[in-house]
Amino acid sequence: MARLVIVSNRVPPLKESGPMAGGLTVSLEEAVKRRELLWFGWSGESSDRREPRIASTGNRTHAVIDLTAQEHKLYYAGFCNGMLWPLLHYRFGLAQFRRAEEEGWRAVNRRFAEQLAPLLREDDTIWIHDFHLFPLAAALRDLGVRQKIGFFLHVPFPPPALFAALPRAAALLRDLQAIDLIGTQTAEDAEHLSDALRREGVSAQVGVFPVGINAEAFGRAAAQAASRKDAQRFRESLAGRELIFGVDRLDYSKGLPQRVLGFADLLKRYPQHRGKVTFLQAAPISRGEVTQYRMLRREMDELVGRINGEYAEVDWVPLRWTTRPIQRRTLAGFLRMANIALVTPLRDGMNLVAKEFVAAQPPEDPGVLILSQFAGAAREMEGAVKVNPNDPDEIAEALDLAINMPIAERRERWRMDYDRLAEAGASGWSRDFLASLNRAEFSPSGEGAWK
Ligand code: ADQ
Repeated sequence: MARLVIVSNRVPPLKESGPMAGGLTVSLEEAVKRRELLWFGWSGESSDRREPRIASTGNRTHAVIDLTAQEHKLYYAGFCNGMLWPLLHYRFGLAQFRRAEEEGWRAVNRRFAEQLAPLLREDDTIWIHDFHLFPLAAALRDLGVRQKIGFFLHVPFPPPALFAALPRAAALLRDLQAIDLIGTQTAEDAEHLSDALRREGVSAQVGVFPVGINAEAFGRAAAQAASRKDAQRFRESLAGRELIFGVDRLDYSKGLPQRVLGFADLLKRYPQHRGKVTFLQAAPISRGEVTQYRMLRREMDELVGRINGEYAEVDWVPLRWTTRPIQRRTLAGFLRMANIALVTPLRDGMNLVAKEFVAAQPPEDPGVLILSQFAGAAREMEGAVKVNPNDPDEIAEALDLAINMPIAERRERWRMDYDRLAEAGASGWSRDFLASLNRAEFSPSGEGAWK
């Protein structure tokens, strides 16, 4: 099988170690375990060094480049996280456009292309990931790269009228013409993107490929983790109370303030649950250099303090809040122990935590997933209790429903979702995408189609 070249903003360490938070890495690690692979991207470090650092183990090579402090500021903190991320999550009000940042973003994409091109082999298949690298395929084509290029968008794509508010949106869309196949998480994202492309007269092939997880392996890991010391200590600290659990990167797309307000509404409107439930929300700090993220942290610290101040008893703290990273293994154990998972993003491409929670549950006594109707995962998880995450009252009602749900109904809902997850598996996503890319008829890399 020909080599696969993955390009993503960040590249994980060659040997996985320590805590890791981020859906893109998690999904790709599962997907590409067995193939000969070159993984190219940013090291996560800032320096003036130009040349890539290359390291290999087995059939796998990672090549990473550092960004200069200025590149990092314009490309990553500026255009990617200050403009594209909020826009793609329908939050135009939080977005800030600066032309210098857009230009810096394009320059970094060109640099990626220049440093990747010499590493390519003729029969490579190139798979680019996520919005950071929208213009990369076009930059590669400009350098004469003719290999098949696929692109997967991990995050949502908003309605075209909203996307059009982005200055120079047309140039961005035209660059996508260099791609042989574009994948999205949901049919809605594919529709929005196809519409936007059509309005610009760009023809590109767009398909739907929902990211999955390895449900059986995750379930096994969770069962093991739940019997470890740290999980036992945690269980003892709950003193028999029901556990409500949320775990997300500390990101405004995840709906965290609305979620804790929903929990507060539960305590207010259904006082019978006071003292009987504990809500643990873990949200490791992410993108701390971006103002909106620092503001969110302050808002959450204050909200949590206020809610606990209002409802805590001397021997019961209703809301436990941590911004420290959690080991993936520990996280799996906690997901298994949780009676209820609160997964309420305002918008999310897929949301793997929702799938991991279902995979982690004990079949004989499964917990209840409360899931935002605006997570990509909501299309697949029919057994979940769906909520509009903008309405704390609705979250409170869903929590009350979940706490009171009879075991037969819990089992029935869980079984439906688990079977579907297990059937799709983790590698189905990449296998289907790569097979479609292989077949992709429209090939702009073919004669005369690109420049
Ligand atoms: P994310 O926005 O990072 O991913 P998500 O899909 O939930 O969101 O993935 C997060 C991953 O990191 C999960 O595997 C989770 O277990 C892990 N994680 C979360 N919090 C953690 C913590 N505190 N400590 C350790 N690990 C933690 C992006 C898109 C999503 C899309 C994925 C994959 O935003 O919509 O589902 O990519 O395509």
